[in-house]
Amino acid sequence: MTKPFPNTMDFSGYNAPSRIECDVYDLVIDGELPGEIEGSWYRTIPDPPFPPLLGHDTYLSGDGMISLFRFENGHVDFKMRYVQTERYKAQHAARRGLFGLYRNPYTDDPSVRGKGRGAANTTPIWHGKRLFALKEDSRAMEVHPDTLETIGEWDYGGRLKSLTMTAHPRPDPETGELYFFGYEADGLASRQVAFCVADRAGNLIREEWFEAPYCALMHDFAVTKEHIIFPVFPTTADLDRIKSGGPHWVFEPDRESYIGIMPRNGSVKEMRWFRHPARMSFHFMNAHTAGDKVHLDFGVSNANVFPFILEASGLTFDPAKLRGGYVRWTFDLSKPDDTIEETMLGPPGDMPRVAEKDHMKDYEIGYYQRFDPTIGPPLLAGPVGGGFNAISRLNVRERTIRTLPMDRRTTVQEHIHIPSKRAGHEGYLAFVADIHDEPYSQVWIVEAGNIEQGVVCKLRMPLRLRVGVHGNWVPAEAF
Ligand code: V55
Ligand code: FE
Repeated sequence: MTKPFPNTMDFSGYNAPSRIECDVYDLVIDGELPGEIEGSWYRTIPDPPFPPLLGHDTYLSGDGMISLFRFENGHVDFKMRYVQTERYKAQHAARRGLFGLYRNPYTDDPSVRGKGRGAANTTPIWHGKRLFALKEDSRAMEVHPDTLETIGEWDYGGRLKSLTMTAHPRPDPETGELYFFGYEADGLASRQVAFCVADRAGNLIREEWFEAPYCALMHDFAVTKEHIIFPVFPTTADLDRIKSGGPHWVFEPDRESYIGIMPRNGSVKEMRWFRHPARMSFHFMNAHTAGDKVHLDFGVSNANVFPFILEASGLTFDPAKLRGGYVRWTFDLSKPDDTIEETMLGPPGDMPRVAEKDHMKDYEIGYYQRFDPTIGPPLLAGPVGGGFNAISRLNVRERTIRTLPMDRRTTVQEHIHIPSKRAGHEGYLAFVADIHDEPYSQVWIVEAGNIEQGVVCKLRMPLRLRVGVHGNWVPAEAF
């Protein structure tokens, strides 16, 4: 008998597990859906089917659910399925949670010893005519792009050596290559990082390993036309701690951050490490190289904001001590030292997105999400606790922002960018809006270039969508 989930923030409100695999044919659309929007929007959602083995868990552990909004001829059809990982299948058969602490196999039920723990719950990505669901502690899971049926683990035809693959690979829009990496590449708490490239057709063409200064939670990285940038912020793992049943990650505020930069067409042996006091970030908006300078744009803070990581670190979340902002870090490769120059771009936030055509180059516009306390108190949504309530369009050249605020009862899930086929049109942003005093979610679509003008159309969902992590848009012509 399956009992109720714990009454904690990871399983309550819009974080309550959905567990619904479904098809909704022809969603109700309120307003005018722009006719040029044709394609597939995939989202991944951690969605635990059973209460946690240990009686508590983080939202980040939930089994991967993948959802599809298929936009075709002015209609939108919806589909949602679990990714059939080894983890999911074992728990489904047992009808209970079998996995213990986040990324700690030593805390699992003995029946799943040695089984894959990957939840495939973080990012869906389309590359080489295949759809993958990614989780950074494992290899990719391949999923059918129309039916969302699981095809199986993807190891690049047996060529990939790394046991892990980041959930934030970086596609080059011009070459069609996929740049990615895997950290803890040869096992738990390892310092080994694999740097990899797949060509346009999806063949693995490079895999080079290097050692990070320490084992860190390397959630994302960045690529320019000339350089690869690896961030090492001090959220760290320790094998003895894991083996004794402790937490995988702790945040160490007294340890330095390291940023490794290597030439894109060079070797990992040419990596140069730059240093900075302890910082944390999960996602990078974009990066580019201009002469001897490499610029990296992202939301930074002085602590890891995940409650389960702070707790494991013996730290308490103190909003008064939290410092952050949207910044540009500049690395001057002509100088011999290892210092980093920081300039402010905007107020703090996360969930950055640029138009894919602007990726890896000097660019003008990025979109990211913020929490604006003047709108209202935080509402429970997502892994950090409070959900974002505003989407901003940042002009990184002018350092100006324009914002679409939500109302005090609404939080936003991650937005995607949908390019327009019309010359001079900036495209659209689409996102799930969680309206906390209504039972069901809605999808809102806005004009990316005029976000402050508000919603162009709404898709009315006949169910509540648990807060997801990342999504991606695949235009119809890409299939
Ligand atoms: C993140 C998300 C994860 C994870 C590690 O957003 C970091 C950051 C959904 O899973 O495992
Ligand atoms: Fe992420």
